[in-house]
Amino acid sequence: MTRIVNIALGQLGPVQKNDSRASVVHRLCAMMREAKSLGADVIVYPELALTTFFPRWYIEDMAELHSYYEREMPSRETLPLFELARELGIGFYLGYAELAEEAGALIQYNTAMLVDKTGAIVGKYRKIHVPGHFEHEPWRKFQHLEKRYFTPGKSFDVHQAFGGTVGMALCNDRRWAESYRVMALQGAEMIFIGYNTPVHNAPAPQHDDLSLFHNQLAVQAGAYQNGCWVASVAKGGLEEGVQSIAGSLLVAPSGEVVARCITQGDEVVLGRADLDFCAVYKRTTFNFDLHRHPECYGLIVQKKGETRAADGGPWVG
Ligand code: ING
Repeated sequence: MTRIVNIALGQLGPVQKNDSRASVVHRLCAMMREAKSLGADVIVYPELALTTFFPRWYIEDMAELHSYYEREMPSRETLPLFELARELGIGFYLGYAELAEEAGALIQYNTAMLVDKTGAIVGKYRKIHVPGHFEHEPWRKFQHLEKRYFTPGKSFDVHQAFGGTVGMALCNDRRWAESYRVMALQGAEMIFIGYNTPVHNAPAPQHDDLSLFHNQLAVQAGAYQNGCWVASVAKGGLEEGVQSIAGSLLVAPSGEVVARCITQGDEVVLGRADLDFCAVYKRTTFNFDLHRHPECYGLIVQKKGETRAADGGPWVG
């Protein structure tokens, strides 16, 4: 029996500093209704979807910083999204900043959650590849303080949802081959990824005009090399003076882009994912059991950084 999942890309335009969570949830609900009208089973929203991308600022006041995090989920402001999901019978992936209490301490995560058609949380993922820097770096046009504001997560997991096996990742994770492979080794057929990606990458400004190309390249490679459908969804546009890429995509296990957003704002685009199309690749070209040689890959888990020439020092991040 063919397993079709209708996936809606729920791309957000900018969320400004003073935009209330209620106003953002209102936008998300409008997009959810549109996705349902298009026949979507699930809508994928961006990373840190509920607030502006606050790691662009060096925030010393802890109360101000924590105002960007969610202490509970659903919260009072996000409950309408869960209730609408249940009412309409549609699931969603949502990225948000999570303040979690662990052994009496408050831990700050960059988190995504998967919610099914009954409005129940199926799983959560905490971003592993946390980019950027920890200290204030005044040479930058704007900061990227994710290493200061988020503790890395510990595992890429998969969940049974929407008739298949779903993995989650966040933003910078999509640039690392390991992210997709670990989930594909667990049987992932769909991988949902939200992102906030500034056009300008301060450590490598010469790449700025390739930001959309790299965004697409990384996701196409991850999808093809793992026989997965990958939905990658932006919060884009001009947010607090910083231009972020849009370019939300649904990529097939073939690596082909089958759906994409074409604006810089709130936009819902539907893609039809035939999960049995994954098997065409997982059984042949990327039949892991038949073709992989883990005995030769030890360095991937033994070493963090590369071995450099004797005169080379550590790379500047
Ligand atoms: N943003 C960016 C991303 O990986 C970045 C950071 C941009 C890293 C460009 C390298 C190059 O898309 C987040 N939030 O990870």
